[in-house]
Amino acid sequence: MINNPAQLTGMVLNGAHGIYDVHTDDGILRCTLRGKLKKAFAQANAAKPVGKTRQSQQRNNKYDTQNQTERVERIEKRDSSENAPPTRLSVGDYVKIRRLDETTGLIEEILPRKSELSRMDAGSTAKRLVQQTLLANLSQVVVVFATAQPEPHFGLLDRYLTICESAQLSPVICINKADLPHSSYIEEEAKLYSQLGYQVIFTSIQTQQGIDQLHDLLKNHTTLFTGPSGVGKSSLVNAIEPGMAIRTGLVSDATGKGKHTTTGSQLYPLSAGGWLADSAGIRALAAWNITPEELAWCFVEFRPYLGECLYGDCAHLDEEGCAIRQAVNDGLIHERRYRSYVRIYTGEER
Ligand SMILES: Nc1nc2c(ncn2[C@@H]2O[C@H](COP(=O)(O)OP(=O)(O)OP(=O)(O)O)[C@@H](O)[C@H]2O)c(=O)[nH]1
Ligand SMILES: [Mg+2]
Ligand SMILES: [Zn+2]
Repeated sequence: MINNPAQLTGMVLNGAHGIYDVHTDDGILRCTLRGKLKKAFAQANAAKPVGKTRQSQQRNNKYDTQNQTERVERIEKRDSSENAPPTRLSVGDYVKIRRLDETTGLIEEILPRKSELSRMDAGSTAKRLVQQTLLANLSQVVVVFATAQPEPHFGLLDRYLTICESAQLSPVICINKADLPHSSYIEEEAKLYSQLGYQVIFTSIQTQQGIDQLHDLLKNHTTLFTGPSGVGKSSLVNAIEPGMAIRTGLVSDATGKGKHTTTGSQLYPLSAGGWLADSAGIRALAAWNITPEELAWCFVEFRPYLGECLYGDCAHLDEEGCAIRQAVNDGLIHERRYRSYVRIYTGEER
């Protein structure tokens, strides 16, 4: 018997076509959105003008008069200033629901997000930007690449890192398929990222290398596994929490039923405490909605030099007296990382 049919609070575990599984203290309920909420979402998401948001414009203007210490503050403040209720429901969202019966409920309200990781949706056009939130309320990101199959693309890794830094989420770099033969430049690149302060873990589901280490990192966090398709995100999630039976490419190979590529995000409870999200592989990644000033800040090794350039509005491309370029010439900033910055800045594909 249900004594109190009033509101429950829960977390969205997955969702597709308007149906969401929500985790509550009373179990998992299959929910739909209340009509009023659906309408409000539709209105909020109707044709948005293209360009920077008002908030990012303000940040932009403020930047001119700020020095480096204030800049850190500016980025840290961003989360709370943008803490409005979301206009789309995403996996990881906390919601208030009205229970309908033993197994179903109605989502009545979405609570403001503490954090989120978004990307521009593939359905976006020049007139209409569609933002897709990969996961809400996450505290950590594991960016997964493979030593081979597919060959890693470190310029793409820099894009993932940029997006994590801009969302103030600490990324862990996981290089999976360590068992496969691969060239030694991968270890060299891994060393570069370690020197930048990122934790880099080599893993293999074949030899179990690094799995325990990865497992320990996840305790009491809400972690998103992201990275290109086929690198082994779902396989790693399965290796960490056996019994979750997440469909992977391997299963499909064995049954011959075609590729079981993950679609959308899905949250799983960890027996050691915390939550883990598997997400679909991302082919191309644009670091969007990041102002040029923010972009330079997202490259952690640029930070000591920011504010040192001759011109306050230096984009660090070919300006005179640029401290970043000087640091590249002096070998203090790695050239390949600098090239990644330029590519993202100029909007080049990869
Ligand atoms: N040799 C080797 N193969 C692996 C390893 N991890 C995963 N694989 C294989 O790589 C393929 C892809 O694995 P998935 O886990 O489906 O990859 P994914 O990143 O989830 O891919 P998407 O869902 O498409 O984004 C499967 O055939 C796995 O068996 C590993 O450590 N070593
Ligand atoms: Mg997958
Ligand atoms: Zn500069």
